[in-house]
Amino acid sequence: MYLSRFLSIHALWVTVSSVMQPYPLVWGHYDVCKTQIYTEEGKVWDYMACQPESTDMTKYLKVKLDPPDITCGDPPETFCAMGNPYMCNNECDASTPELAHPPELMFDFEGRHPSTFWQSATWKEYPKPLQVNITLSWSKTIELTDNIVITFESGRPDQMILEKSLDYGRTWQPYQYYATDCLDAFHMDPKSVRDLSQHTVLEIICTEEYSTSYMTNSKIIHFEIKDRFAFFAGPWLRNMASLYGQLDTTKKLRDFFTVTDLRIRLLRPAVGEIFVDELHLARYFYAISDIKVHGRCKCNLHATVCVYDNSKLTCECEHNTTGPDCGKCKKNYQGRPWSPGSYLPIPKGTANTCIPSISSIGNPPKFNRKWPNISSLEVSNPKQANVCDNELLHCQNGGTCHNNVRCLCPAAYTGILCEKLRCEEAGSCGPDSGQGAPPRGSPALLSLLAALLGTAGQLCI
Ligand SMILES: [Ca+2]
Repeated sequence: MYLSRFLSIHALWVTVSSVMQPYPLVWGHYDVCKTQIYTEEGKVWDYMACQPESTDMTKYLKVKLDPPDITCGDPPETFCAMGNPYMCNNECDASTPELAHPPELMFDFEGRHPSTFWQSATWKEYPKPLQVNITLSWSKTIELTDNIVITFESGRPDQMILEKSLDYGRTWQPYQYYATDCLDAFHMDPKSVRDLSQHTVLEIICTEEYSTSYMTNSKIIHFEIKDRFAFFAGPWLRNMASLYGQLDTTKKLRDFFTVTDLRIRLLRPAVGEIFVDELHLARYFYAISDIKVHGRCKCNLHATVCVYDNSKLTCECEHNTTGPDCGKCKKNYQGRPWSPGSYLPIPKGTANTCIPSISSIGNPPKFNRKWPNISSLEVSNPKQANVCDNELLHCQNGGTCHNNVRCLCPAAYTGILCEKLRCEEAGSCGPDSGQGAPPRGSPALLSLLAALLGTAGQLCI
């Protein structure tokens, strides 16, 4: 059950992405946080930058509508068919499942016909504006990895703003403006993402590309994430090193693709004519059948798994980090300031693990950012390395792992992982030495004894 909650539907994501857009799958790196390697010193951990897989984030959001009673059907009302303003006998009735259009129908599985959709009340109070805010909240920072795609069954709105929040809905910034006439609606010149460049990629634009007329065949509005990636990674996103490099060094760029909430502000429904037809106001409303948001939990490159439990997303932090976004070092692992992992160098990045605090290991460790230097500090000096892990029981012969940096060995054993007999090292093993055979007592007992006597004298490394 626990496993089923993991955000790992990679196969589905492959299918979706290969169908949805022409880009190659380019986000498959950084899927391991650490591996074991063998060195002269024995088995040690090799750490890498890591992140959860990109997935369908609509499964983990909460949706809120404002005004809260804007959904059609309470009381029941009739509306006109799409494309035929004189056939106004369609019914919306919230109390009848077949005729209801609740918000969750924006996020259910699409692919059947006819589509299922959320629908607002009609514009019967014209000329009072018909405006609706749809807020999508994750209660967690997420990083967007693909276009946001909204499918309208009502014609695309004449005016709409997509907004984002980075602080759980306390403050909002516009992401993109959409209008049939940008100048008239927002006093902005119309632009397309294609008009932007590496230097202007963060510019907030108004686009007329997705608001053309009531009778248009296209129902879809995009917020173009991948077109923006392409300014750095090339049109087919092949040069991801360049994008990763930019994301690493430019916080503003990283933050641009990071959100905790999205808000779709529907400001004016599809009209498509100069005048609103006041005799048939039931032809004006909003209806959305699908919203796609692909992304991943932001874990600062310190986790590959993001767990959804109790309606909450949380990174399963590695590299001795902790917090919902792995945004700080664990207690007793503050030997150097916390730092996010780095995408560079490609393909493994740099883990920037948190290391034990000075007080827990004696001498202050030196920080070596060089990568991938297997013989660097973390391996060559086992007193300061993360050499063991209690979960994986690496210490042998009853040894116990002490702060991930050393094994506490029973008196008769030595070696990084307590793998050697002490007498072998001294060349004194023999029938009379009393050390030729494994010591009496169970490993667990010896382990307990070693832990109880765990002073510097017993730290056998
Ligand atoms: Ca639907």
